[in-house]
Amino acid sequence: MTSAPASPAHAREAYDVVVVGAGFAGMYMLHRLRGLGFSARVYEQGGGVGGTWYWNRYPGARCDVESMQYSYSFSEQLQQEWDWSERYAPQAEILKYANHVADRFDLRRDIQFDTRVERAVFDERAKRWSVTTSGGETVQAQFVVLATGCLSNARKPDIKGLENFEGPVYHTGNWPHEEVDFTGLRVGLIGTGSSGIQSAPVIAGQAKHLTVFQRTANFSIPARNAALSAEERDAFRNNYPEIRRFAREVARNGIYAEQPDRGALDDSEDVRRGKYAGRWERGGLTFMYAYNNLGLDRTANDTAADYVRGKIAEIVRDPATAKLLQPNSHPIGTKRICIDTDYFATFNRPNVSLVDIKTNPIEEITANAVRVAGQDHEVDALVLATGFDAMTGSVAKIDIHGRGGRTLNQKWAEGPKTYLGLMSAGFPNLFIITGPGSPSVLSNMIVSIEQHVDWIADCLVHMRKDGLATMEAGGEAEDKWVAHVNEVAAGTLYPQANSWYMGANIPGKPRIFMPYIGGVGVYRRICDEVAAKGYEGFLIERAEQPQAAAS
Ligand code: N01
Repeated sequence: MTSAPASPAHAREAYDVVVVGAGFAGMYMLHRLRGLGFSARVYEQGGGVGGTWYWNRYPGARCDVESMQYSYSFSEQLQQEWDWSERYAPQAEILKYANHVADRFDLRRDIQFDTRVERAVFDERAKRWSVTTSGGETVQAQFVVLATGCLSNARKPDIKGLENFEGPVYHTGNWPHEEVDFTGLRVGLIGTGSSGIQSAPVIAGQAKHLTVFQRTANFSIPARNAALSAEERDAFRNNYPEIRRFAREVARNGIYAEQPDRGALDDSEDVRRGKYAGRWERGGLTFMYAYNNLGLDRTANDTAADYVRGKIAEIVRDPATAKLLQPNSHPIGTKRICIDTDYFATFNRPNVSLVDIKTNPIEEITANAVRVAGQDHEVDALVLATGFDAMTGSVAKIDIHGRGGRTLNQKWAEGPKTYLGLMSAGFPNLFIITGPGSPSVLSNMIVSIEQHVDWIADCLVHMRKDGLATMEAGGEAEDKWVAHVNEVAAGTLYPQANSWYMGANIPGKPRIFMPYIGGVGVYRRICDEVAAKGYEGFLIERAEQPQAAAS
């Protein structure tokens, strides 16, 4: 490992670390590596920084974690100087923030944009990765860090005839950079997850007619978004040390909020309804923190689900439409809960209609219509809000060869296997940020990203200090961790939903619960203990002989 004090502006042939992706994970990883004197090169397929926020530019796109918490904590100056304008930042503002961070920390000179990493091959003799990009360039690196994001591989559905549609087809996860104007058009929207639910009200406000094609009705809570006042921002800024500590060490999901101390069935029905009503009025993800057993006990969960179903019936004037919009197929919160602005009220507009494609799936898309139950719903443009090949999709697109030439896709054919979500056995010196087996998508992503980046940075410093050549997940430790991740998930209601957490949205993808549900604070302690015990469970290679890192 070299100890270059600073990386060169121009590309070279060998680096200490290649980082794949310049979203929030890749940017912070680069900043840490530079500060520690490692040479690093970041490859980013997009034309700019920001990752998921670079691609997801659909109408109404916002973060569902409050902006004062969905921000980096690593720089006190940064968190004090940046002014978020709204409770939930719109996509454009998050992207502006990402660009500000790139400029402020002078990151761009080590990022190569418009470049995909196509292939990474581990050379067991040289103990180096050989990384090949879409530009045909091949570089060597001791370490590769996959900062590829969990929701960055937009998925086009296999619907018969989609290619025959003659109007424009947009995917929310890969939205054009130029403005899309739906004025005067009949728009068909397929998909009612977070992206569909956020975009429907905005598209309805512009289009001549919006037809929403719904396969699974979803639970959604009002965002109650509003401008942030200087006082509100200061309330966070003045308490950031405690807010950030709580988010990292105490909260299950990396979000500072009051924690419930009782179960839903411990209260009378009146008290319970009052609590849900208060949460509904306050808006946001904290609706699910009304009680501490909503993710564990079906009867408790039903009380919250019934409350939301009741609100939908109150808001939506046509009883048949309201009934269709009421989710009944999964416990509330077991699919990512949605946060909306006027989603259900949108169905009261005369220019919006809802088509149930659960009972009667889409038969075919023709040149100008979506055919359901023999009826053609004519549309001029189509919006696919059909989600992502989540957590593993972007990793799977890279042809990664580890020990013995075995590919990561071969190894993960039955589902992703990692130790702590950080490394996979047989793939030395390859780290994954917020990978499967870590809290990742069940948490405030920036909290989890910072934790992983700091852990990896510490690990690389340890390896440099002790002159270690490789580190990789031990097979036994990995098997135990995978079993633990599954066991914890099985103790909750989550596996009861056909969600993207389970890989259920991708035909043929193995169904296993991918994120670690044990909580951000618990998980951090486990990772820290493993490191403190000399990277227990990892295999470390000094020269030629692998040996267990700690007994
Ligand atoms: O994707 P999704 P998303 N025919 O997978 C339907 C994050 N995010 O982009 O449920 C017809 O949730 C599918 O139906 P079903 C957030 O973590 C965050 O909305 O599979 N329909 C579903 O309704 C979120 O969870 C924010 O039956 C088809 C929809 O398409 C994650 O990204 C904003 C279909 C896909 O929903 C993904 O959200 C946006 C088909 N062939 C996203 N295939 C915020 O921060 C799929 N569907 C607020």
